[in-house]
Amino acid sequence: EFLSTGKLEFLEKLKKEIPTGLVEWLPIPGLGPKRAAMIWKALNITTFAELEAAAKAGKLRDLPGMGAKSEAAILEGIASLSRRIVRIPLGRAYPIAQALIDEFKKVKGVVDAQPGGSLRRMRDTVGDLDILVASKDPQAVMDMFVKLPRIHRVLGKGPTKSSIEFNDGLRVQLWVHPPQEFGTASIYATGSKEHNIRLREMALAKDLSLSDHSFKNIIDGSEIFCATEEEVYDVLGLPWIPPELREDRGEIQAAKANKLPKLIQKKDVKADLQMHSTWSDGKLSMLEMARASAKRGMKVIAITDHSVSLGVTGGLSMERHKEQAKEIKKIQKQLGDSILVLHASEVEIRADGTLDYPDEFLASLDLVVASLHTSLRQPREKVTQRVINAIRNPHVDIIGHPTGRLIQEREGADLDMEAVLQAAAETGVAMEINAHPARLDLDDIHARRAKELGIPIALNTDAHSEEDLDMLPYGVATARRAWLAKNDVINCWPKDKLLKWLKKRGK
Ligand code: DGT
Ligand code: CA
Ligand code: ZN
Repeated sequence: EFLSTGKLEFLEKLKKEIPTGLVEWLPIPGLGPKRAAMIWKALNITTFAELEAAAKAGKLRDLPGMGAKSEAAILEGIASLSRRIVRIPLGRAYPIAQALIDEFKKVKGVVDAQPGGSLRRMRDTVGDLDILVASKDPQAVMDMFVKLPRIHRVLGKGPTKSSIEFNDGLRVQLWVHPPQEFGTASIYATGSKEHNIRLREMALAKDLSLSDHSFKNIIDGSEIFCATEEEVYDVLGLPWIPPELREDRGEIQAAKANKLPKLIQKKDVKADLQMHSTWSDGKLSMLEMARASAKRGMKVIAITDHSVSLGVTGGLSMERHKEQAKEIKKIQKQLGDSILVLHASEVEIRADGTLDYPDEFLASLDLVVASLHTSLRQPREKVTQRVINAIRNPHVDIIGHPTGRLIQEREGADLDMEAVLQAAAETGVAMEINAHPARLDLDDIHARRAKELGIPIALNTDAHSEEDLDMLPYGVATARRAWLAKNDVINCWPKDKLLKWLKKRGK
């Protein structure tokens, strides 16, 4: 019905019957559909705010089936929902998890500790931190866990699973298993849920019931214990599947056919083609950025200071660019052949779809990144056309952080990404995965689509400081979630191949 008419009559009918605001009540613990409907009808209230006011005024306790206790539980649920940040950016979650893992490793009996859940799968945001510990003495870890500083409350404490909420609303779930079960436990806790469902289906086809503890034979009750993930996949006749792929997006079929991609690794990345220096809004000089990059294994960098119209960043005039070119020649002599510094620019795609510099000038640079920073809220058609204009400019080599999103802060532009990628496939421009954890833009889904269309991917830190250079792993993880191999990413190409590619694009 939906496909042929674009509507669902029954759904429309329900929408008329039930106020949509009520749906927002459902995440409150202890408030199911029945109770929500009862409160709505009894008090004639439909919004979250009205519910909170009613609970505070003591109007819920006298309703059928309720009491002072359930009223207090609803108030507490509302408070905890508002304390909770919706999802946590990976860049904030990961260092916290790492610090906790280091603490767990010091506890007596602990053999191993690692991230689980979406954290281990390196999603760009995570709902909570899942951490998995292998220990001969689970009690000791659990006891230490629930006594960590800055805990707001303990949500649950059991022999294998406990969870807590910190004062700032961050939630952590800890799973503890004996080392001989760590393989099944790790797969269970890593997820995704959808991936695990597929694995359990495959196990059942072999008369095995897969849990976090073991495979149990459903006929004779015998058990298979797996200390490693490899053993678990092996029982199912599969090669080990990297966590970043475990989203039930075709990885099981690929694994069965032995067609899993050989995923890109951090050590494959030898070039960083977007970074900023004191010539615009960066913190370090070009020489310092080059040395810091070389120290991290880079062989090529592009200094992409902002272009003239991005005034707040001290965008460069063409005159200033001439001086910058001279300076780059000078520092290149100092650096020798340890690292090659390209004279580049992050050129603004202006609101009217033109670029900040004339074509003749763009042609004189070693590399051109074109990006959106302003007028992101233009209508879909207009903002899409802006990006496509930049893609069609033969002097543009890379489209930087294509949507302009800032995770949990601002939505990206409303791009018709399929149209953008189709245009990129025609011109051969590279699309960036910006590695900064606030961006991760392209995201995993779009980057995977780009690969399917044969579009080269650029993987850049967009560093404005030395610390920013260390954000590369987040970009690598996004590339891995997009199924990318090192050949798909221009930053992994040998220097000669990269320079040849730039030359072909008129540089
Ligand atoms: P998140 O926290 O929303 O970013 O997503 P996840 O994937 O970390 O999910 P979470 O925290 O609810 O659960 C952690 C892991 O636990 C998940 O990756 C797989 C496992 N898990 C959770 N619920 C279920 C379930 O209903 N069935 C199965 N098989 N596994 C589950
Ligand atoms: Ca989680
Ligand atoms: Zn930018």
